[in-house]
Amino acid sequence: MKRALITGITGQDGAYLAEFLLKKGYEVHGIKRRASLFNTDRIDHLYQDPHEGERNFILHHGDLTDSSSLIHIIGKVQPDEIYNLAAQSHVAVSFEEPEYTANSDALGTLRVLEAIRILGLTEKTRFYQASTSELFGKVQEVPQTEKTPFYPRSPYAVSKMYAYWIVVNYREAYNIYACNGILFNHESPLRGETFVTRKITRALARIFLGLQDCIHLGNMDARRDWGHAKDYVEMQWLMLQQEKPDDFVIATGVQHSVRDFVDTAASELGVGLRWEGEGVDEIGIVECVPGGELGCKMNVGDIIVRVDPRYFRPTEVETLLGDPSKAREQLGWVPKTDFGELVAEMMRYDLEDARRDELCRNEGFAVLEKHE
Ligand code: NDP
Ligand code: GDR
Repeated sequence: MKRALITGITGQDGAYLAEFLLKKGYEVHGIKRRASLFNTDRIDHLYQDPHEGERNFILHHGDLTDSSSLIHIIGKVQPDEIYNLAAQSHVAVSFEEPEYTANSDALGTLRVLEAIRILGLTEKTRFYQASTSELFGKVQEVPQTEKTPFYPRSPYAVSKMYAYWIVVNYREAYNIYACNGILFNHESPLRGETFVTRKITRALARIFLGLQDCIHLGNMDARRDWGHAKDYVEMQWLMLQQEKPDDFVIATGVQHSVRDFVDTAASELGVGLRWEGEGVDEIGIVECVPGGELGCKMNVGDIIVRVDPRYFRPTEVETLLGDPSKAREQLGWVPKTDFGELVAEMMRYDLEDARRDELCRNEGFAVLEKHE
């Protein structure tokens, strides 16, 4: 039985990857951070009671900013594969916490690689690094490939650039089987609520049911290549099953704007929008609503999208579009879910979630708001 260790197992990709590897017959270990509230919602369905016999899903407390915990866990687990998914992954937050972001995302990667080296696991343990399309930042070439020059535009991206190169360096210096997956944005119903896609589907569902009035967004013109997280974790595994380690761009090759995302999500609800104004004055107005049986509380003429400059970034990545040809040719990988299916799945999930809140409210229970 192969043994995998996932850092960031409580995150979106960690949850999908853990499920994927368990289905493949792996013993899966994960590193989670200590938090004052439970932070295992995304993986609770995989939990196995340590008091009831053998387990193939085991969690360890650790942190990418703490070498001792990493050395201890990696030494104990002796993994065949490590997937380094843990990171302060929010680009906007990285401007507010640049030092912590560098510590966890840049040095954290170094710490895991050093643990492999110190423990004498360079020949045994294969290493996957969660690299990112944010490395391309101010893009130098369209579409972006493995050869496109980097131009990072945030403390997050600069930290991930260090991580990218330290992976390449440890591969060349110590012969570690280490790969960078340069992944473009990937989303799902498990996506963190403050990333733009999930923020949109959550808010539209709540506005639809009358639990919220309006959503405030930042740059409506930003363009991204959005895929499904479930498809992308399969590729993370595939990269570690090759004869030789290499770096790959993973993307759909199709691009949409934030505004397109809102329009597509609204149309899933049967709602049509009209856009007026520009820049900070842009608004999204309801132009048509579905028939009564869905319980839509929106009215024609309602302003449900506004722009709030609070969500602008000091330096923005305006446009990203990936070329996944190398992954297609060498890994035989193609994304299974297209943009429309992705948005539909997220919208359905968040509508169901909002209906639960609606039910609670109708029964007189308080519905607690979550804030960014
Ligand atoms: P999430 O933000 O959903 O998950 C991040 C995970 O890292 C969480 O489990 C989080 O724990 C954990 N974490 C954060 N800081 C630390 C730390 N100091 N020590 C240990 N664990 C930590 O990210 P995703 O799942 O979306 O992304 C996975 C990885 O892929 C990240 O590295 C991200 O930067 C990268 N990436 C993501 C893309 C995407 O579109 N999703 C695209 C390209 C790259 P907790 O739950 O406690 O917060
Ligand atoms: P990104 O994702 O920065 O690409 O990083 P995010 O969803 O945060 O932003 C995408 C684009 O949408 C614009 N935007 C907004 N973003 C947020 N979060 N909130 C808003 O209200 C809003 N309005 C407009 C942003 O300015 C941006 O242009 C994600 C993360 O998962 C990274 O960890 C990963 O490396 C990259 O994707 C690839």
